[in-house]
Formats: sequence, C-alpha cells, structure tokens
Amino acid sequence: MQTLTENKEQLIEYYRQMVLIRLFEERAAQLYTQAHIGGYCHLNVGEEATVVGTLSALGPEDIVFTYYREHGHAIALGSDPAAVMAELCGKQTGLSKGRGGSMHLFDLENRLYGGYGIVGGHLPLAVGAALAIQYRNEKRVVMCLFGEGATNIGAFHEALNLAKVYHLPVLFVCVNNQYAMGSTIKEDSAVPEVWMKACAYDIPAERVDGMDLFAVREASERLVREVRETGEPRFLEADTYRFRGHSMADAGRYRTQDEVRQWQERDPIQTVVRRLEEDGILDPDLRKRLDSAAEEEVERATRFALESPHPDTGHLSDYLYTEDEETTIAN
Ligand SMILES: Cc1ncc(C[n+]2csc(CCOP(=O)(O)OP(=O)(O)O)c2C)c(N)n1
Repeated sequence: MQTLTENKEQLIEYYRQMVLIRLFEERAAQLYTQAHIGGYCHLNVGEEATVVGTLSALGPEDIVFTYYREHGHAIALGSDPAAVMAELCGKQTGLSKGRGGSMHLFDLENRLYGGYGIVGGHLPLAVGAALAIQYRNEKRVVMCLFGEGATNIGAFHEALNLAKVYHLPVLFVCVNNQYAMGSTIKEDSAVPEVWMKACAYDIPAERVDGMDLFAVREASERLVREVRETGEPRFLEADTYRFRGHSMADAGRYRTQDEVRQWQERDPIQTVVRRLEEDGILDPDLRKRLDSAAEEEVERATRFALESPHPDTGHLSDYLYTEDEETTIAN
C-alpha cells in the first residue's frame, strides 16, 4: 500500500472536498428535476478522485482548462459553491454572471479558464495558453482535462502534436469514465487504450486507477513536477466511472445495473474513508462533523442560488466583447 506523504490537514481537506462535491452534485440533480436548472447538466458523481487528485497537485500559479463536467473542478479550485450553484440556475450572481450555465463555469481568480461544451474544443486553447506561458518564460503549468470521447476529435490530435512540437508545459488529463454519451471507447475508438494515443505524438503517458485518490494524486503531482521542470507535455489517463447518467437526461439503457453496482463498490469516497480510518486520521466523530459542514455548505449554496435574481434582460449583450486589454493570461 502506498505511503501517504501529505500531512493530516491536507488528507482531511481532500476528504472534505470530495464529500462537498458529491453532495453538491446530488443537490444539483434535485434542482434540475425541480426545473431550477435548465439546459444541460453533467454531474461527476463517482469521479471525485479524478477531480481532487489532479487539481490538488497544481501550484498556485498553474491554470486549468476543463470540459462541461466541471462543477467539482470549480469547487476544488476554490470557487464559492454558492456562485457555482447560482450559475447552474442561470442567476446574475453566478460564476459566469448567469450567462454560461452548467457547462461554462469560468473563474479567473481561482485559475479556472473554463468550462467548455464542445467536446475537445478547449484543448487547442490550453495549448495556446501554454505557448503564452513559454513565451513569457514563466514556470507555470497548464492542466487540461477532458473525457475519453474527446480523444477521437481532431482538435485532440492537433493539440497534442503542437504541444510536443513547441515543447509546451501542458499536462493533458483524460478522465476515462468508460462511456461517451452512450457508447464505449471500444465502439468509438480504433485505439481503446487511451494513454497510448499520446505515444503517437511522442508524449510520455501513463494510466492510473481513477477511483483511487492517492494514486491519482501521486501521479498528478509527479507529472506536474515533470512538466514544470522540463517545460514539456505529459499525458495522464485516469480510469473512473460516472455513477449517474451522461447528463440529467439519460435513460442509461447502454449499461446494466449490475455493472453500475460493481463500480459503486469501489466508491472513491469510501476508499478514502477506509484508508484514513486505518491510518488513524479520520474517526466517525470527525467524519460526522465534516459531512454536516459540507451539507450546510450545499444548503447555503442552494439558498443563495434560489434567492438570487436572474440577469436583467436589458443587459443581454453585456460581456460579449471585453474592453479590458489586460484581461489576459497575465492574471
Ligand atoms: C464536437 C462535439 N460533438 C458532440 C457533442 C455532443 N456530446 C456532448 S458530451 C459527448 C460525449 C463525450 O464523452 P467524453 O469525452 O468521454 O466525456 P464524458 O461526457 O464521458 O465525461 C458528446 C458526444 C459535443 N458537445 N461536441
């Protein structure tokens, strides 16, 4: 078993974040069925180890591009869950001022450069940001997360190629949750071993158990360090499973309940609990307190979202173009 190198506070913080994200997503599902959230809504229940394990490996200057299953990413990076929930509900107080919704969270202050709805569309943007970082001689790392379905998109291949040719500091992270909308990687991809695709661009790649927070965290930390030290790209595949549907509208006919149950037996939160209890870091009392605090946090976020106003229709065209020439990666 892997020795845990983090201090007690850090380990408890990982648990806190994973529980907060799980409860947040479950509440978002309720709000969706109650029609408080419109449009698309993709939850990452079951994938929390891939969120906290990867993002906790970044330094304070590093930046993140991610896809539409990103509520947890925003929360783990430090966005206020209330602003995230308000964005899901399309409210003015939301992270993207109610203009983006579930798939388009953006939080410059917390280094979240989006939230993108077009599968694979953000990979070239991440590479562009890395080019700016290299041009300025900075030591920052770009982490770019996407699903395995995105690895069949043209932009994925262009992005990996340019990252290698230009020697850019990007860690590509493929969160392989076994299904795109309703098809498996074996049905979609000539090369179902996702990490191998990076070899076509001579980018060192590896695969990790995405249900194991500590394994994801160890691999991410090591690869982030390598990217920072070498200025070269790396690729990580984290194998995981989404316990819920692709989006809130998904009858799930492409998989069996048995399969879902089997993966649920490896629930990443329960695995962390077991490990931290064995190591004497978490006890039932502390766990209860952490869980209650997370529940309260989600309730606060929900109240804030529901009580916040919708954007004023008189300002529909605001924010389409920036007037601030300094709104660049420098921030
Ligand atoms: C270019 C493009 N094609 C199709 C879609 C519709 N679509 C949305 S999510 C999705 C599945 C993507 O699966 P994956 O990348 O594995 O991520 P996951 O949703 O499984 O986390 C598809 C096909 C889209 N948003 N963009």
